[in-house]
Amino acid sequence: MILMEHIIREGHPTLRTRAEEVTFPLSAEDRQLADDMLQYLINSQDPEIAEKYNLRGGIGLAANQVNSLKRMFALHLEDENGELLSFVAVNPKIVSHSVEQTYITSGEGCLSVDRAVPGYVYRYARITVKFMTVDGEEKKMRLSGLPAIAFQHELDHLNGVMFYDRIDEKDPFIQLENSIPFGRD
Ligand code: NB4
Ligand code: NI
Repeated sequence: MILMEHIIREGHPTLRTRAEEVTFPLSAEDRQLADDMLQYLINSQDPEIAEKYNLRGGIGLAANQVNSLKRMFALHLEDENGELLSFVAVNPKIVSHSVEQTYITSGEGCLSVDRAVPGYVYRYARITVKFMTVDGEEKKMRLSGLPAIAFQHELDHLNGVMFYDRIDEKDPFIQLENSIPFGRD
């Protein structure tokens, strides 16, 4: 099972390296990694397991974070309608996106960043994405809200981008026009 000790932290070069496309059919090793990444998120959202193994809560996890340069990430979260979104995206792509942007009003964090970095992380408000499932099926989805934000945060990891790269250095809480806030603050 993936524990916090398996999650690499900022400064590790793999976080700044572009991950490579995964070939199909997945090797047993790649399949195991995909399963382990999703299981981490499920475990981290279970209070007892998270407490027992000292896991930081997560709704997304990218392969770079467990020192693997494979283009895959796991998401496990509820969307605004309370629908569970739980899958591993392989070779994910954003095929189109809104002009409008969004940002989490309380900012973003990252399991690979052991410090708070305040500021708004602007992302596309709505995205149309394509990815392969671990079984080799192509999926196309339209995402908005937290699923859209999380998908972009994870895809950034596959391209060596960290969330704070997107925070305005001069004015971290800059209000960009044509953007809608996500969250209560
Ligand atoms: C990825 C997220 C940062 C912003 C927003 C949020 C949490 C992460 C990082 C967008 C994607 C991990 C991977 C949470 C969390 C809300 C839902 C359900 C019950 C607890 C869980 C907590 F844990 N970010 N952590 N950070 N990243 N919401 N939730 N809750 O997931 O580094 O690249 O269980
Ligand atoms: Ni992250």
